[in-house]
Amino acid sequence: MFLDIQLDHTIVALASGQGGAIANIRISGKKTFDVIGHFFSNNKIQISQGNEIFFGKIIDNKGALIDECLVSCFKSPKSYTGEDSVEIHCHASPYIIAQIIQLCLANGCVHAQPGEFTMRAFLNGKMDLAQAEAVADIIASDNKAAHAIAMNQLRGGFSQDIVQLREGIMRLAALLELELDFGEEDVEFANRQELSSLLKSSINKISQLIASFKLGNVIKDGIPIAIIGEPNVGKSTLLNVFLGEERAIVSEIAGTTRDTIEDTVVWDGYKIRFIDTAGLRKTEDVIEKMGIDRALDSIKKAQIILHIFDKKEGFAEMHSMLLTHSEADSLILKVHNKSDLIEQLEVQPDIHISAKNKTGIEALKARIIDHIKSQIKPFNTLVVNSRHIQELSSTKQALEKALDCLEHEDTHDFIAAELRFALHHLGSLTGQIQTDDLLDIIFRDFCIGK
Ligand SMILES: Nc1nc2c(ncn2[C@@H]2O[C@H](COP(=O)(O)OP(=O)(O)OP(=O)(O)O)[C@@H](O)[C@H]2O)c(=O)[nH]1
Ligand SMILES: [Mg+2]
Repeated sequence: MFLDIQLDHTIVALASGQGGAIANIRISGKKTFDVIGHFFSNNKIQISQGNEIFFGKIIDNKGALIDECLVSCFKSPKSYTGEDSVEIHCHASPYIIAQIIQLCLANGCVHAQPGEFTMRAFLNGKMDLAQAEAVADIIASDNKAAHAIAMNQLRGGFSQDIVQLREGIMRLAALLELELDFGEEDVEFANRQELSSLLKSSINKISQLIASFKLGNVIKDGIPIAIIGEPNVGKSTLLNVFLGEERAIVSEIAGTTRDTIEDTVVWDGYKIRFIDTAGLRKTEDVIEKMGIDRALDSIKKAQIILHIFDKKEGFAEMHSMLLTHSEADSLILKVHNKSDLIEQLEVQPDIHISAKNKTGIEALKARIIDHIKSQIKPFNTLVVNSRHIQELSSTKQALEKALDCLEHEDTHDFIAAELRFALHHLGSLTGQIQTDDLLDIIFRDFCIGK
């Protein structure tokens, strides 16, 4: 439990992952230099002003040489945690790592808890809460777009939005509170028109941040694209072309794919999750029916739906089914496959391809990427954290109530109370307002050493 965290402890943990040639052991806290002085041969580290690297030997209490290594030295407040801190870059042998950590523990360190280095950075004012949360997202990011979102948050992009909102509301809330101090006297320090337009613009801004959540998460986890159509139209062939491998079985027998098949690719920095599905048709086969149910489910979840068809018959019926089952904001592309067999078709598709001959694929890929980019463009900041969405929704609710009170000319104490609520929720986003429980929830999912 984080409630046990004691800042006067000096902590140690392995910060690097499994494998590799070099490991990184981190120490942070008041006794850092005392601890390392017990087993690191280069005493110059003791008089360092920080931001220096020292070469030396790690020698245990019986005089045995454990390793030769580099130690980076950081002096408070100029370190990740804000405390005195060192990073020992030793050889990545599990034996050496265990020995060095044991030496640290024997000489005054305690094991760091998950996320404790970052939590200390937050508690010591090196970053706000939203930035600290972004550290976990940076570590987890596996594609350019997810990395960009986390990096923006780490560099304070999201926090800036919140601080701006908070400052505007705080100024007017202060004036309203002043009116409350004057009690019975009928004074108005806060201009009602200004208050109303500030409330409206803040609600707008927050709505935009909330709206970005779905897209933000989709980008983080992979943008779902469902490949849908009747049996035998070439859906699995197209999946294989997109993935560049024979992932799904392809055959001329209608009903080859029974289950949904998912796999990801990274295109232009975006992680895309393709979902190949069972061909949709009326069937009495129990297994095939289950596959069709899964296909219908993927239509709901997909950001983009590729409606694959190879003939005119049944097209309109299938397309209207897709329109009813899909989310309003998802894109349905009409993709005519097997264009090597039929050139002309009465149905007007968005694109002609031949999955078998790999023609039209680049154009289809370009359409998909253009759509993704156009979806992201309106958002400066994408919110990806569900805690942030909860706080933003509560803020919005309070501001809407405040606006309602204002429009009904309720007394100013009602408005002031709602603004206080809103400020409370905005404050807990960046950590100006915090509770131990909140910190506990945020940091417990971190890895040890971060
Ligand atoms: N001529 C031609 N044949 C194609 C093309 N794309 C796929 N095929 C063939 O069409 C047949 C069906 O392909 P699949 O990819 O298995 O079709 P599917 O839509 O996944 O079929 P189900 O899984 O049964 O729903 C195979 O024989 C493919 O080789 C194409 O562009 N041109
Ligand atoms: Mg198939």
